Amino acid sequence: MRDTVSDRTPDETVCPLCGVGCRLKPTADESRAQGVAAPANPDGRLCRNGVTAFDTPDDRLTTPLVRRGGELRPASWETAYERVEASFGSILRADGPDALAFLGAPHCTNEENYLLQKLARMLGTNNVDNRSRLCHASTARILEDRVGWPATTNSLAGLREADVILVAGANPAERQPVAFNSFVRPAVNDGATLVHIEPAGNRTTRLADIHVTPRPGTDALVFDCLSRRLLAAETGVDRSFVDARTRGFERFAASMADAEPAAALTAAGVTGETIEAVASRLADADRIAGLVGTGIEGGTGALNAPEALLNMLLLTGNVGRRGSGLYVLRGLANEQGAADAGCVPDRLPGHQPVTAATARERVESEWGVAPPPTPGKTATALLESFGGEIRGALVVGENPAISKRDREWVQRRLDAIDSLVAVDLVANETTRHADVVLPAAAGTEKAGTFTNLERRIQRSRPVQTPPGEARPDRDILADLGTRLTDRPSAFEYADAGAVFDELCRVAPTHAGLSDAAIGEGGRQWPAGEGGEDADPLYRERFETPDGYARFGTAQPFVEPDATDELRLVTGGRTTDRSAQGPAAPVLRINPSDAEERGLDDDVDEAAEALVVVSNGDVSVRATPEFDPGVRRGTAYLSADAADPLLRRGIEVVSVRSADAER
Ligand SMILES: Nc1nc2c(c(=O)[nH]1)N[C@H]1C(S)=C(S)[C@@H](COP(=O)(O)OP(=O)(O)OC[C@H]3O[C@@H](n4cnc5c(=O)[nH]c(N)nc54)[C@H](O)[C@@H]3O)O[C@H]1N2
Ligand SMILES: Nc1nc2c(c(=O)[nH]1)N[C@H]1C(S)=C(S)[C@@H](COP(=O)(O)OP(=O)(O)OC[C@H]3O[C@@H](n4cnc5c(=O)[nH]c(N)nc54)[C@H](O)[C@@H]3O)O[C@H]1N2
Ligand code: SF4
Ligand SMILES: [Mo]
Repeated sequence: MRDTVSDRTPDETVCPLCGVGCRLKPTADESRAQGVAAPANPDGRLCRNGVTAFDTPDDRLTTPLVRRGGELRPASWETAYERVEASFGSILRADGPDALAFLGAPHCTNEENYLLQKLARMLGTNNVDNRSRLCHASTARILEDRVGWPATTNSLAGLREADVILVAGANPAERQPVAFNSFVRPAVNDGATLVHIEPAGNRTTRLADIHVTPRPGTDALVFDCLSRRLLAAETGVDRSFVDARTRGFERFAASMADAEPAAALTAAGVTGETIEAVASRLADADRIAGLVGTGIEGGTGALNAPEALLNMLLLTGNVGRRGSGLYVLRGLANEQGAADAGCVPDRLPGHQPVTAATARERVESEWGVAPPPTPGKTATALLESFGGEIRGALVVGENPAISKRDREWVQRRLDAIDSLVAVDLVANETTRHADVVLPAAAGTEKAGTFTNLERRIQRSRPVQTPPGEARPDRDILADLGTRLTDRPSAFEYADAGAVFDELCRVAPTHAGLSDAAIGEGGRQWPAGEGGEDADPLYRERFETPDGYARFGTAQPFVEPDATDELRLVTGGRTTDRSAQGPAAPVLRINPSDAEERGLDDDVDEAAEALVVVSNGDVSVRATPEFDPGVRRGTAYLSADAADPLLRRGIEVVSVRSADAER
């Protein structure tokens, strides 16, 4: 059933472009989007991407495509569905459900993610994942292990009450701009201290009071140095919180005492004065909030930055109170919701382990079929198995063909499976390898809910009509469920609200919520007492088995890089909708490093690519930008420009003038 734009439907919806979750509606002449004041955008602001929210891509898919004679050709929905039934059916019969992979869908609604994992699991496999989950995987894991839920602990609004805001490995001024401008900037204007931990510097650094530039991958050591300094001076340590609410403190403190402070400073490449400057602000602060992005995932060796940061927040009593907490700066509109709804290979809806019998029973009572008890493969492992164990895949609103590491490799994997079914708005690198392509409705064209980076579930409405024969992913997934499983009634729903109500019955995180309860204003999960939102999380108890939060221990020592070459720092996606065409990649480098390489005096403004960046194997040309904010010994390239260099995982590069080659 197509979601129709009716006169009775209010035209207000949620921005589908990022994890902030601003509310918006069309302007009177319907040319742009205008903000509507809501919790994530209290001033009714939008960013420059948000105002284009209703400009869905020009090159939309308008009809299903089926590969015939090597070519993708337009087909009816019936023909396309029959093709999926035939190919997935024969894989199921010959190799069983674990030969199928289900990938998606952080751009899609909670209801759609719920249906995607339901389809996978009712067919008998836990091979369901979403790639964006990997962006914040170690932060999510440590939150789950130590305090309870893999999610931001506090509301965005709480940032206004923080005394110190620590941002690490992120650029919210550009990536979550409305949240940054609505909450972080005013807090700083009112006197809060902004500490930016970031080797290369970016737009967020401009507002920072203190800029810490650790060696890439060593943030964990910086957080440990801060904890050690607070412990040693006994200032800023919240003993009553530590005693009443946590476990493992003595072991943590002992491990800190054992570690060699000078060695940690050297390894992190940070001075004692910098640590002192930050620590004294932390010691004086009543409320400290940490905001983390993709840059602190995957530290050097065994270093775990989110763990070390959480230790520091627990030590200072900054979890479970307003104005404090750990914020996961999720990127895509429903990254949080995709995981909440169960598009995770070892978790059922509501982050329940697939290995827990009670959780499987809860699902079975709703579906009539129990999900399989053993975890499925992650998105990365699934791709590795394409053409081997995995013979068919359904990809909903993801583009795995574009990968940080090895694009050609992924494309070969996509070609290696018998049946690739892609559901998307447009033709992309992945749909080009597909056997069946199904055209989907965009976020502003369908009903459902999105969960923003502060766990706020908000209603999305069909404000526009999908082009041609495109359909909401929800309907496509329900149709596939009806055709592929032997319980068609399990995929019959009156509307999106009915799917959400089922999600709320299955997922303990959503207990007490419902389509009706979401209302117009949205609600955060978990539901608090008396219709209130539970904000912040963990006010009374942590969601751990015994209700206490857990400390980790000091981070292991790492040897600093012993090299004269530059360590590559990458970030900054270049998919900004307002970006003007492809520009030559810019290599940001410290002026001293440039001088040592003889780069600074031969800059020829007319030339396009002035330096060659090489890892000994692959070279790329770039325009240098001399920036004292970039840590010495590192060089910054945007993620896509760095891709070819990173393919083999080599992060150390040489930089030389391109003159030599002219
Ligand atoms: N080279 C490079 N690779 C990267 C990154 C990078 O910066 N550079 N960043 C990494 C990060 S942070 C992330 S999150 C991932 C993102 O990886 P992906 O999520 O795979 O990529 P996107 O391009 O964001 O979106 C994929 C597709 O979703 C479609 N889509 C959008 N809305 C809908 C919808 O409602 N329904 C359906 N069916 N489709 C929809 C779009 O048309 C698009 O083709 O990539 C990672 N990989
Ligand atoms: N306009 C726009 N907004 C977006 C997106 C978009 O494509 N366009 N994408 C969205 C998505 S999917 C995501 S995941 C988010 C990403 O948002 P962020 O996580 O903020 O991603 P980046 O902008 O790449 O910033 C990461 C920063 O980490 C730094 N970094 C690299 N290595 C290290 C390190 O070892 N330690 C520290 N401390 N820092 C390091 C890099 O220099 C970079 O400045 O943005 C979201 N918002
Ligand atoms: S900050 Fe994110 S949610 Fe808000 S308008 Fe911009 S893209 Fe949309
Ligand atoms: Mo992301």
